[in-house]
Amino acid sequence: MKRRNILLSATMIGLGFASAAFADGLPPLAQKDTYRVGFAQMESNNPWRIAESKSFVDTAESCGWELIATDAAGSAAKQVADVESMIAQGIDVLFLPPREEKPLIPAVKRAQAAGIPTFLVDRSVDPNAAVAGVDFVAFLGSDFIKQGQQVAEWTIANFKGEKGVIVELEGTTGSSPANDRRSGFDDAIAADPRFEIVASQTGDFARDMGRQVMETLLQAHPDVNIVYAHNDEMAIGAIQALELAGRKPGEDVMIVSIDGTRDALQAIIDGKMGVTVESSPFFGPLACETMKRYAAGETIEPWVQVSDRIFTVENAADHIDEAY
Ligand code: GYE
Repeated sequence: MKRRNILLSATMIGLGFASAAFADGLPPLAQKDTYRVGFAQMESNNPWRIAESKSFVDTAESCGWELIATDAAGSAAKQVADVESMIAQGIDVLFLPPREEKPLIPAVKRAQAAGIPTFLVDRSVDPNAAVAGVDFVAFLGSDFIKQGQQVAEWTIANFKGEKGVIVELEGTTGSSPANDRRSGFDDAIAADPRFEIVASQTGDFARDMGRQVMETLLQAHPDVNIVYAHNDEMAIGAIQALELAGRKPGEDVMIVSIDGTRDALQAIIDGKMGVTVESSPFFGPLACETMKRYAAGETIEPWVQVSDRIFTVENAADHIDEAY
């Protein structure tokens, strides 16, 4: 009798959750042993992207995924086309890191219209145009505003000079991490009158472009003594540009950044870089777990938040072996 009641209420909870998903307009996901899973990567031009793609490949077998992975080679238009082709191939679930906040919205809506539960990973879309828990199941990723704030707080606490002249290297224009890492940092650094951001320009999250942009900005602002890069690849590019110009990163220019790549941790150990706030690319296991919870009928929180660590000279050597 007792056992029957437990079974009954478990069934009712299951039904309740399932109908909540339907009520929200989110497509349901059956519980199965194997799933056709789409992962539409945006580009593979840096270690972060490569580590993320590998994390999905490494998770596939243990999570029962038949993985269809694409690479949009840095083009939002191709990423949209890749998602469309996955829909045509009958995927059960879509994991999508939207390269930019706006161009991928039609793809997100088409996937949902085709009955495919969609999870945004590592980047999100414009919340005014597509809403987590309504237009797609959830966003899995970091708090980019907080990452920017943490870099600013570290800079405020560790900059010893009288006047901080900052050059900011922004990520991909129109991407959620570039937008939020900028506002998080800019608002927090404004609290201390010692600092001024004299230039802020995109380096597209890429090492080479970071180097080129830094070379140009260095001509216009030779008095720069802090570089805030929205990711480690651009920070490394900036270090190269500064060294080429005879500057001493880590001594006369403070370099602060986000991600936690192997090269960045090495630059911290070498004394060239001050801090990198972690932004983990290892989304495979979290994607698996969240998808399984959804298939089991759970209502997924709209933002499945990843918590990030801070790497400095205090702990970089302890983490370099696990870095990518
Ligand atoms: O910081 C960067 C990558 O979207 C969180 O994109 C991600 C960012 C990451 O290209 O290195």
